[in-house]
Amino acid sequence: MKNINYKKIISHFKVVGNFIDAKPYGSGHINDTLLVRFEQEGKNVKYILRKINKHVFKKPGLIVENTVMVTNHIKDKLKKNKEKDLHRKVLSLIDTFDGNYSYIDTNKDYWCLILFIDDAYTVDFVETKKQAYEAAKAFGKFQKYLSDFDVLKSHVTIENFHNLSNRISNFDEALKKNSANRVSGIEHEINLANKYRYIENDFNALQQKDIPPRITHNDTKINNVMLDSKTDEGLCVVDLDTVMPGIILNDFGDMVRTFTSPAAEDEQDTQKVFVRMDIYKEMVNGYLSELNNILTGDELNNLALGAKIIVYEQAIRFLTDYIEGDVYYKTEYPEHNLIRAKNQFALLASIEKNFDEMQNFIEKMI
Ligand code: GN1
Ligand code: MG
Repeated sequence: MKNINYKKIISHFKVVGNFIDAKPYGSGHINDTLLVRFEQEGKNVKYILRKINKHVFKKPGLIVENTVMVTNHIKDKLKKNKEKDLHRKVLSLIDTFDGNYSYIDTNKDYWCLILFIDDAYTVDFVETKKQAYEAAKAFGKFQKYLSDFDVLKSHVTIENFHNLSNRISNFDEALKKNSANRVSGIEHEINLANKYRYIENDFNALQQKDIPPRITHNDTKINNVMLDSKTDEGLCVVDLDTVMPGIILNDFGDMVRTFTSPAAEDEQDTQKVFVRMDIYKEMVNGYLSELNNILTGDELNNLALGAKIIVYEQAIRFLTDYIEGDVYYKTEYPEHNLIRAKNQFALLASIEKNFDEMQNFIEKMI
């Protein structure tokens, strides 16, 4: 991210005032995110500047179109509900002087500028029951507002994103190629990947069920929801790059993955990685407080399975990237992806252990 003239990039967007600075922001693994400060009539105003990773998102323009459609749809719902402070409850993209919602630079990189939400915070792991309930409710609301959005209108920004079979074959291929010479020494993790392969059968069996395609978020990590600094209320769902057709189980699954563990996804001490059932229950309550009447019986009955699928998928995605030499996720040290994979396998073991209780609790709540 060095030697980029951010001031010049931002000059294409309709922002008034004086540019102060742009600094890296957040903990995303794919796109570059910056916090930009402007001075407007003696006040500091903040924006989020995002460069979309064009190697991961082959057609960045589709993300921009999806984001505009989805945020407008949500804004209409908020207005109908006579909600206040709309700009804190849905992302607002800033337009450019030539009437677009992104600026494309000379490298064909896409940049978006988003209004920053003040007096709000995010966490990398849930600290309190209230955070679990409120953050889950925010994701539930997001899904509820989009439940009447025409699925066919939204673009697929990454093909096969949550296709477990595809992720497994990528893993098998990476193993065979061993391109970064990292396969020896990770026998234990390879065994784990094989041990849990049965989850693919559960994934395939879903095709026979009433699980309708919806517009889903597909990256419902706990740090993708902004909470109100004063009240901890779930304010706004962010990181809309992977909003596209999907199934609700994946969103629920990624919430379990990132809400229930008391440690971040790259915690090295796997003793610290497990499902906190009290947090899980708060999360389910918050989520279903918005969605109980919207989801089908098959969706509700398979939410817990979504957690197994997504955590297994994430474990093999990290492991695959480790084997391939860290070509996909940003890493801070050579073993980073391996540590993440070990962490996710530990979480998966805990999900297996608690699965009946997880499932029963949802059945009780329906
Ligand atoms: C990536 O970039 P970020 O942190 O929002 C990834 C997700 C993974 C996540 C793991 C487009 O999300 O699918 O679950 O890392 N996004 C993409 O933390 O691959
Ligand atoms: Mg993301």
